Amino acid sequence: MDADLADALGTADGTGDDVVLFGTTSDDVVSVSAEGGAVVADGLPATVRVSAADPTLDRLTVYALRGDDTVTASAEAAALVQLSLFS
Ligand SMILES: [Ca+2]
Repeated sequence: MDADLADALGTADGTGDDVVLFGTTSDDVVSVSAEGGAVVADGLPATVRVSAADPTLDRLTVYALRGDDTVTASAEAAALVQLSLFS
């Protein structure tokens, strides 16, 4: 799944966008990393790629829900988007 936060010109759109992801009620191992300027969340039911995020305005929130969950993010990902991780 792709979430492109750019405007029609392909640049960050200057408004705050929220991307909210949910894990499962079982044990999730979610890793958020940076790939080619996009933020990629692996380990959820679908891999999610967030592109053109504005590091100061846009937020990626991960709720791992119930279970023995591990949610991690790289510093590179944290530099691309505001992260809120709940495991
Ligand atoms: Ca879970």
